[in-house]
Amino acid sequence: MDCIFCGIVAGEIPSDKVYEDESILAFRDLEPQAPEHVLVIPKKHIPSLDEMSAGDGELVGHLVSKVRDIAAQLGLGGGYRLVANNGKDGQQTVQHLHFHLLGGRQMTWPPG
Ligand code: DGP
Repeated sequence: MDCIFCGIVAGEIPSDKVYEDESILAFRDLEPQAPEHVLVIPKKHIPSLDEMSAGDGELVGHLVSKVRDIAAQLGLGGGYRLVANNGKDGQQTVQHLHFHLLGGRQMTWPPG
């Protein structure tokens, strides 16, 4: 399967990991948009939010529930933002479900 993030999960592509357990992985984004910018992904290849199957809810719930621990580990006590880009209009460029965890600066709204 030609998926960059599956390659990272498999250890074939190097990454700066910040958290890992049996079902999820968090690693620093190659193009950081904030002082802390981490991607949190399921190890299972799910292409996007749109392509989650019913059984994936528990896995994604686990992922989201771990975000506060990862944020705390990164020292983001002042807050953070969690973003999932989906599809073309959402500007999703990697077709493996991922959540951007951004922090370390004041965020603004609306996003671009
Ligand atoms: P998105 O546009 O939401 O699909 O974000 C994909 C992100 O993935 C983007 O911020 C850059 C990051 N990225 C792409 N390739 C790699 C890679 O090989 N390693 C790491 N660490 N990040 C990557």
